[in-house]
Amino acid sequence: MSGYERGRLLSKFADLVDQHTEELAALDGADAGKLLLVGKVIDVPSATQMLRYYAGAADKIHGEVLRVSGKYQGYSLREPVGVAGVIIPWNFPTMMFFLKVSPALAAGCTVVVKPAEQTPLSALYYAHLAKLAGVPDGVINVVPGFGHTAGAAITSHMDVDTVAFTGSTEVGRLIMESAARSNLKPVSLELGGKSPLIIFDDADVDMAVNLSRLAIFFNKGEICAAGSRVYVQEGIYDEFVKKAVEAAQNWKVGDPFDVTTNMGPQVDKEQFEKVLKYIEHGKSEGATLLTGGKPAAAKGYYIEPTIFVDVTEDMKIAQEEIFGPVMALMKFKTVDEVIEKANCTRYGLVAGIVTKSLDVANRVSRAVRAGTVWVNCYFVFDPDAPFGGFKMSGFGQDQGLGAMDKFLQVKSVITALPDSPW
Ligand code: TXE
Repeated sequence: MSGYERGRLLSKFADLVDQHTEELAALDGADAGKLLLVGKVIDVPSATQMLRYYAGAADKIHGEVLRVSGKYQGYSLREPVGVAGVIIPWNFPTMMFFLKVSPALAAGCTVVVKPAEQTPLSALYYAHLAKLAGVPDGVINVVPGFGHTAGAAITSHMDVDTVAFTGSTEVGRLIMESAARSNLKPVSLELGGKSPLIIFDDADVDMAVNLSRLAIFFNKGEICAAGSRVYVQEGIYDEFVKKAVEAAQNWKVGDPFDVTTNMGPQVDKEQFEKVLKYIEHGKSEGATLLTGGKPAAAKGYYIEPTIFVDVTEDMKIAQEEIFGPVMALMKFKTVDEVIEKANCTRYGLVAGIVTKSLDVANRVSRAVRAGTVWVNCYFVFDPDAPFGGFKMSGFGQDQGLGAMDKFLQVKSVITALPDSPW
């Protein structure tokens, strides 16, 4: 199919997804405990924006004219890699699906998608809508199942040509091993994070408190880019802590289908227990629990928005991805000190900076080892802004035109000219 035709199909697919926003947001809400309202205004619209962005790119995949020496001419083609395996997690079932599937289809690949075992419903619905849009059979294949069976079948398959994965760092490692042991397929991995949000003395404290609350409590902290380490400069630290505790206590936990709720339940028992275990670690390692720290309801996997202070860099709650509503608040004095601390985990996904100083913002933006830096904002995702990790947060970026490269391979074609000696 030509790039133009692929683009037309992707646009049609996007229109159909738009028309089913309500059901799709409800499916993710039921599966993952995500807020229905957020699904309707953020998850599904971002997904269709992504589809349309790559629909526009599908007929603009260019090669290059090559400067070949001698009596030859050369050009390169960028061809679809073939069958793309897509393995995605449960925290953003809709966005993750389109983050990978849109550039893969635009590039001309077919996809075999394995949604997370906790959240298979919306992916199946997307396959149904793709069929209605006219996407040919066999182009989008959805195979729900567990990681060690369905997921592993994709990563070890000799006819799968690439794997695009988002999930835990541990499974990312397994996927690389499996790819290496089978057909050496290239993989791209978007993995965990332990991202710093750095707030300087000159910040508007109320704005910074709101941003920090969003950064860790949005989607119940189940987000790879969560701002889970909050560094606050000493001049505003006391005021910030007082206001952050109030803000956490005003963050309403409850039914994700109620429009007044700010935070639903953790996705499942395993994640619920994992978060509570980290809270216990925080207490036993000597951090001070200022608010939250326990289940927020007698039934269900609800956890109170939690804030720890007196956290040191060596503690588990400062190093490991909790993937829950747990903020580790730390005080710092100087720019140099905070740069060093911000960089002292094995992860490098994102960083946030809040300051009015352009010099400080520029200096810290360049010094932090993270794939995305948000200055005076947080969670600003855009199809045109490449997103991916440094260090053990992975490699191979999503979003941006470059994301199509994961699904393309370059071929050089060199032709002898008529008066060539051969
Ligand atoms: O992730 P898994 P889990 C982090 C977060 C979370 C932790 C565990 O810290 O608490 O990971 O979550 C599939 N071969 N993130 O256990 O297992 C699996 O079926 C092939 C961060 O749910 O990594 C699912 O589809 N596939 C993250 C996907 O991998 C396998 C989002 C992710 O699940 C597999 C989610 C295997 N051997 C969790 N084993 C982020 N970066 O946003 C599992 N899978």
